[in-house]
Amino acid sequence: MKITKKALVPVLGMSLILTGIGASLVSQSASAATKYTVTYIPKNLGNPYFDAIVNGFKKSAKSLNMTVKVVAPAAAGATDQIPFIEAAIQQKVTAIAISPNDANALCPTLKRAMKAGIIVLTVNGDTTANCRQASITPVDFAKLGDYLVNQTSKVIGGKGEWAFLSATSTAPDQNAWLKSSQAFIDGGGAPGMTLVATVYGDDAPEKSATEAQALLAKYPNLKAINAPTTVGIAAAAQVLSTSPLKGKVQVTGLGTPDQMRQYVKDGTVKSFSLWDPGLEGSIAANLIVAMKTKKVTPKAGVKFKIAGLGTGSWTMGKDAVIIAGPPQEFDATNIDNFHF
Ligand code: RAM
Repeated sequence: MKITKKALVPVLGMSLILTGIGASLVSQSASAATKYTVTYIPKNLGNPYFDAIVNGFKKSAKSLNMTVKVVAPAAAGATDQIPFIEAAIQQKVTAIAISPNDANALCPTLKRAMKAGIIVLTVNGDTTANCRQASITPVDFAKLGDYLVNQTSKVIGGKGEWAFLSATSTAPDQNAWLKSSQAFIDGGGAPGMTLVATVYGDDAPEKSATEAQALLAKYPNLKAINAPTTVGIAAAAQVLSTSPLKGKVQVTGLGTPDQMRQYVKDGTVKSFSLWDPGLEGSIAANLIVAMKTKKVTPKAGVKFKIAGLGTGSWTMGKDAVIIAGPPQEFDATNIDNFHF
């Protein structure tokens, strides 16, 4: 699917309300006759990437008689989402959608939710398959590793030392991508390049910047930092933008156009990528209704259609995984066409 500027402009205004649940921010979309109540739990607060998923969720929820409540922990620790899952179980919501911070740590609580009749979906990253009913992922996780290595190769001409700046060390999406990158490298996929380190910025801007600085100090021959996290790539670009190494060390990976625009314009970043995060939220909202009304029972091979959205039709893969859409590359020639 080609991501058009129009498709990605947030259409819904959100009302934000602070609640008493920990340090969480709760946003709700109002609906006259609410039929479906959904709690969406992003990895952590303060990451615009997840706002884009929420926008897609809410845009679709509007016409589905659905309210979407968004709650998240302050940090993306492995078990930090558990209290939010527990609260949703107590509230007897229709569905819990979660972007998990760990593949296994949330399982007992998610299984409790499913036992209570609540639909459980993972969005953007996955748990082990029996802890949820279906998963909506942005890309084919097995292929993204090759993609990340190749995008690094492109910005450094296929030669030299490079490093990964990841998010948390338990993040299922990040770990899947790091693993498939390593498999690609081990298979001879990047002969002229050496991956010298993988460090973790925990999807926290300060820690990500500190880790980027440490890489620059420790590896004087470093040619690129690949941060497959929107927080990490923005932090690394910020560090390089004011460093004498600007232009000598490349930054690439996965970022939002809005956060990266200035670093493309000032010459720090040649190119980076992302997909349409809103599409994941929209698919999740529609899938919840299809499951609740028994039109769809997730399993491999099941076709799922949503008129007017993305490619309009998806076929569930192994373990009921839906792949939302392909990555899109951004550079100086197209960055101004994208706003999210
Ligand atoms: C960060 C998160 C998320 C990842 C995106 C690209 O915001 O780590 O999990 O998918 O970046």
